Amino acid sequence: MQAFYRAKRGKTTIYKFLNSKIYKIMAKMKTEDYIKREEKFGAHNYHPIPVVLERGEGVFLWDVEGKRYFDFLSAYSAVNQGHCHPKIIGALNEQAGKLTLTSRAFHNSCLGEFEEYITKYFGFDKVLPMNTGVEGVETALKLCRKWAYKKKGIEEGKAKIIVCENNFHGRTIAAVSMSTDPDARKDYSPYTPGFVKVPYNNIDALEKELKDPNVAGFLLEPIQGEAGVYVPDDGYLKKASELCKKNNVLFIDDEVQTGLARTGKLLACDHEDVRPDILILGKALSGGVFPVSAVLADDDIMLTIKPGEHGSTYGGNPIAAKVAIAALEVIKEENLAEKAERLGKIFRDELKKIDSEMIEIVRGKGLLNAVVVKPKNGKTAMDVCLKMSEHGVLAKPTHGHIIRFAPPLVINEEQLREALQLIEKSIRFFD
Ligand code: IF1
Repeated sequence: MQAFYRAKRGKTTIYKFLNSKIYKIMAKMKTEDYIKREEKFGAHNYHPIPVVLERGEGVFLWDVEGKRYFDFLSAYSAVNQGHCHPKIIGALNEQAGKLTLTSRAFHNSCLGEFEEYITKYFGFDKVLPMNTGVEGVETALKLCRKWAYKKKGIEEGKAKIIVCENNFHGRTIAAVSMSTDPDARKDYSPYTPGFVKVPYNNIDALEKELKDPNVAGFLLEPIQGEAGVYVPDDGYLKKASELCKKNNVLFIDDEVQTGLARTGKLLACDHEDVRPDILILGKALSGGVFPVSAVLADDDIMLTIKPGEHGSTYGGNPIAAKVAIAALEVIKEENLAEKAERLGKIFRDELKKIDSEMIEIVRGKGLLNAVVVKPKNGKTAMDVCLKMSEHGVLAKPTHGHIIRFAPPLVINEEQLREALQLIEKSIRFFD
């Protein structure tokens, strides 16, 4: 019996130790352990800022060491509603326990509800649900080509789609075929034909190409996000859409990043009262909870695709449907567009007041903003971002010298001003 009790006592001691704080600290993997593991077992298709995030709530993220950050990237505008928004998570949890996926071989009880809700929300006849933003873009390209041959009467195989230089529409072969960014397209040839590239924000160049009777569509971002938050001149979107109408060309609006209240309106095209012929949504359509994208159009375009001519395994699944409804409800209920408009103005005004040689340009709309950084003493936008992460603000440069700032739209003025102080401290560190 003695031996039994000794062993039992020993076991208790071990259990106590395993549950002790010291053990947890010792056992807890450190940031570098997580990074090393990813390095060893994961593809090297990204070069992240060296933080390992473990929890998110609203505008905040916490890393594995328990450090808190303001999120100023929002997963590239996929988390407009804030991390783990309770309403959206509630919709996810409720549906996940009932029915997650049926495929479109059968109907499900959630898809029609989502289709009715989103088409009335944006004012289009129909929606084609997909999963990722680039699947939405590919769907729009296919719809445009279908429409070209079935409705506009362009000869099969001759349809052209105009795109803008410095665009970003995703990472598929067709998407990178449209790209002018060498890093995005190098060594991925042969490229998909049928794209004509024009300078962004250049009406004359667009007007010239639109005269080609084989042009079926004009695909653009109303603000070029990845290129560095390029906001076109006032009136560009309106004039471009008018020229498209005049030439019987579809205006295809990629709002994957700019949509869903990010720029201070429900859609970036709303700033100029432009109604696209095809609208592409993604990212924040699910509040960062689940991949959901959608393409909206009226019947004369949408019904050119017949049963069996397009689809996807997960497109329109019950979880996506319920999560997207909740995500869209949050945008309206919490007036996120108005907030983005108001707080975006404060953000740009305050950034412009920062007296630093490194701040070359401040630009943006709503809470999609960017700072063009002038290198100083060899320090670049990446050094500023690394310093910001030290000070508790997360953002990442694009194209080397531009820092994009896109916090969740649920940020309040006090939090914005607190983050601005940390951003200023980080920039001025190098002055
Ligand atoms: C990455 C960039 C942003 C988009 C627009 C379609 C898509 C995107 C306007 C495709 C996606 C993401 C992709 C992501 C990083 C991010 C990004 F840096 F790559 F370019 F936001 F600017 N249209 N943008 O911005 O949507 O298929 O990714 O869901 O590839 O690293 P997706």
